[in-house]
Amino acid sequence: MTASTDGSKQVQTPAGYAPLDAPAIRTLLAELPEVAATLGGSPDRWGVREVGDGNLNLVFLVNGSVGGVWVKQSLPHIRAIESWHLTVERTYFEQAYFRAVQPYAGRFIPAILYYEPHLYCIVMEQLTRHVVLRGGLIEGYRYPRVARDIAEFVACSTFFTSDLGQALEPKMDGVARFAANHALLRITSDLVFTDPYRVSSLNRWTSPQLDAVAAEIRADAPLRIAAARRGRQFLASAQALIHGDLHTGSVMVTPDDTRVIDPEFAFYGPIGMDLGAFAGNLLMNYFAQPGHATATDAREEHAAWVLAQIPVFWTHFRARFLELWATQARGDVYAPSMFADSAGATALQAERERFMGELFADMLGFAAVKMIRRILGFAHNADFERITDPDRRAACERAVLDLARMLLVTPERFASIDDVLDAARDRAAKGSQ
Ligand code: ADP
Ligand code: SR1
Ligand code: MG
Repeated sequence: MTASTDGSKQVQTPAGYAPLDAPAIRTLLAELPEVAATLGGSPDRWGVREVGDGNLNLVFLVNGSVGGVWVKQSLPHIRAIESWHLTVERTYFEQAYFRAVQPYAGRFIPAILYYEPHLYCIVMEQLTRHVVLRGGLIEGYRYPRVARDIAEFVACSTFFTSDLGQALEPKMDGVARFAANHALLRITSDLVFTDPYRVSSLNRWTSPQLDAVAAEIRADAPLRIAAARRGRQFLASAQALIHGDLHTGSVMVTPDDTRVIDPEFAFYGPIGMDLGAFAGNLLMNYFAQPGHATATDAREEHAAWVLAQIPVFWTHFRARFLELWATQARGDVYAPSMFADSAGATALQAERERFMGELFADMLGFAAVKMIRRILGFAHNADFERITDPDRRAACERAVLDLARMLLVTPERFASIDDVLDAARDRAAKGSQ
């Protein structure tokens, strides 16, 4: 076990850092004229409520007589587990990501109002009408825009920070800056790509129902190699600035608006990791639907709708990324001047198609490891955790593991998104028998 994920080392907090409470938040925000005006009224009347529902940080809703803001501060430990120590720099990387993608995908993120570098605290627009996508999908709500919006978000945020859309100088500055996000890279490397495939005290699963399949996965050498390859790609492929944790809990929605939150795991990594996180979490929600069925709603239609969002997501991402490549190629690779003749144009078109094929395979590989870690690893999803009957939950989870194993070990079976949907339906049907 490594130092960071076992959290045994107390971390030294930087000078000037102290965890915020309601009086400290009022003092901080009162000194920010624009924020104070957004809130309205006297600071001592501002309501401050800590509402964190995530794993890592303190988060506060602050409301005045006119409006509200939302405040996030990192703690020197994991919020949910005080003995798991963690450096506080993660909010620095979160605000740096938001600022970096704002010019390209600004309509899909909350407005960042202020960052306090000593307190490691971000003040941002409060999303009052939005709910977390995962919760909405579990409850059976549909969001007609979300798959397209997240596709647009990933296409724009990654294209313009990649060597296709950005000159090498700012790109390398970005690589260097986000490479320092060590603590959260360590968490992902251990919790996503390593622990589920070995014995670790941090792992848990629905037991005893999944004991045998967890052991099978730990014993499956080709599967372990496929997962480790994705881990290598995660650390070694600085393709673009990625969110790094783009699951359905990192998206807030209304029926007509979509916002991406919580990019504290951001760094320059493989584009397929953001694609796979979102697609894999839609797949998990699909497989969880029978677990949320009631006497009056079998959830079959809703499950079909959730599954249908995956081709919408991939198809739109693909088209948008290719469009950006054709019209906004300002990076240093595949310089248009190298391909101005007709043979060059034909070859470049074939190369673009090949690249999209690689991203498709990457999306499926990362989706698979993301699914396995949520069922056998440390951090689980509400999609399954809210299914109280363990037999019912395990049936849904087993179907996910079956699909994830196929995606990792026999990727050649998945040439198109329809192959993925067919396999998902097949696994879901077998799980319900
Ligand atoms: P953590 O990194 O600690 O998990 P998040 O950034 O995910 O924290 O935020 C925790 C929760 O706060 C989210 O799940 C969501 O419910 C809510 N939230 C996040 N951003 C906003 C916002 N801008 N406005 C209102 N609520 C928000
Ligand atoms: C200890 S943090 C566990 C998980 O929560 C975050 O959302 C990331 O996915 C991380 O792996
Ligand atoms: Mg977080």
